[in-house]
Amino acid sequence: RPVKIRRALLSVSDKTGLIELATALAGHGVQLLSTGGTAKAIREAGLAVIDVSEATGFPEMMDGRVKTLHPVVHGGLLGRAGIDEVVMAQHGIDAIDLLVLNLYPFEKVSADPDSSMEQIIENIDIGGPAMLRSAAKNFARVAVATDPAQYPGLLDELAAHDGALSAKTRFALSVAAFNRVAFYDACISNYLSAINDDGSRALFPAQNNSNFVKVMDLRYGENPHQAGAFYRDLWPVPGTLATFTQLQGKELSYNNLADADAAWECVRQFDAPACVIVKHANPCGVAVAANNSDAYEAAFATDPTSAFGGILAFNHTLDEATTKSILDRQFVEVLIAPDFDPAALDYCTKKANVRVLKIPHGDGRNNFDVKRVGSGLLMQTSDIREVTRDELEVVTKLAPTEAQMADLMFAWRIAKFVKSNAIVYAKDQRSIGIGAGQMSRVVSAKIAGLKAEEAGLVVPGSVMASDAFFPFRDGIDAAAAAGIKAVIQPGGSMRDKEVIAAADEHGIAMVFTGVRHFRH
Ligand code: 93A
Repeated sequence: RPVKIRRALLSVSDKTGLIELATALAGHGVQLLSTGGTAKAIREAGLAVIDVSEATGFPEMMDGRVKTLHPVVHGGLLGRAGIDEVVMAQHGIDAIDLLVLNLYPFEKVSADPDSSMEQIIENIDIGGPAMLRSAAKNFARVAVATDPAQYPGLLDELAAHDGALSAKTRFALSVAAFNRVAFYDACISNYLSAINDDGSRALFPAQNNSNFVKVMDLRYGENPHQAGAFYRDLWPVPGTLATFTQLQGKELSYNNLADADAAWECVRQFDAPACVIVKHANPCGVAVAANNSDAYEAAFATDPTSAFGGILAFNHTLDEATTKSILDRQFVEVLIAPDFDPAALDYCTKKANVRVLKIPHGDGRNNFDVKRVGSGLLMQTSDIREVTRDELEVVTKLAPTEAQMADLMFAWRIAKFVKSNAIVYAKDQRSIGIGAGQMSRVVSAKIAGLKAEEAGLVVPGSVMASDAFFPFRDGIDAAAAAGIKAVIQPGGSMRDKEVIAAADEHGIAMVFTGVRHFRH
């Protein structure tokens, strides 16, 4: 049954849309009841409003910690139609039919690095969620709004139905209110679970309540028979995939997003113009050059076969000429850049299906990675470790030349984004061959050589990066046979001596990073 709204309680932190709403409610003859700051704003707009403290006969106290926690308020929200009228009258409780409330901004304040712990704790709303629960439980009679975005719809319905709200609307609002409270409490619990009693941050919370916000349902998951959806952090980290804007193109798929993440994270490591082409979560071509166009040509040349239908990412604003050479040449699933020249975007419209994503640069990184296993969750901090040149240890008789050193660093940065076992052959800041996702390292090395050969690229003189140590000398032998002249790898194998001896035998320079980059 529709319920005619006669009395409303308004208590909002975010005062957006408040006056328009209060004015319209007053226009429907609704009596307004309100808390301190909200009442003040309504009164200043020239509307009549009753202070909650007047209704309860109790002042707001303890700096607002106690303002609405009173039977007159909760009885007014919880009283059942047709059952509780007598007891309400006995105790002077007037029914409240509509609650308009939004909570203290705990999420915002707790996410702000400048907030003190005291400020964060003060922003734990107590009376607000209590009222939301009372009103939402009593959806049989009461309506509850938790977000200014709901106001226009409410006002339309009130206007269309002579100041009444339908049962359907009240139920939907109740569900939304319980969702809001659950999410809010999860934020508080996550925050408190992730700090130590001295206020310092614990790495992993004692319990994890999801704080992800749904961005969109996807057409399907990794395969058409799987369902899929994309969520982002409540506060997306600047510079990461979740901050993307889609400028054109077909709907993004699950695999598009997974691959776009790999391509973007890889390309954003570089300062000079770079291009990364990803297929099935692995880079199949990477290059750094003087400009986008040269970077693209070199990245494409690594593996033109695999580049077909690839995900392309650039770290510099994409220009028209490069966009034209890409789109005229190959089928592209997703094109990513921090920005696009207007003419480049204009050219993209010729291939209307191509998904074009703008991801602004930022200095943030994912704070942790998760992987679902069984009915559990594996969590780890992200692999943000970057090896610097002075950390490298030359272990062979021969030291790398300057040019080889630059290529070793380049290859190492790519290897981090290639599924293990990862082998990257590179030369002159471009990939020459990439071996990915093999169960044995030596086969990955052979594949890298094979890929180079297929693409007609010359391996002799190239360098090799390996994401983890060589357990045997065979990987070095395979590289030597292909013409590799310098190697970068973590080191740390039981047989390091044998592996170093093999490099010396072949006249290969080798450096150890002391850091491993498994990626599964
Ligand atoms: O400190 S509280 O937890 N104690 C309460 O009794 C209470 N009642 C409402 N916070 C309380 N509220 C919150 O005050 C509401 O959730 C709302 O966010 C805010 C509105 O305060 P004002 O009207 O003074 O701006």
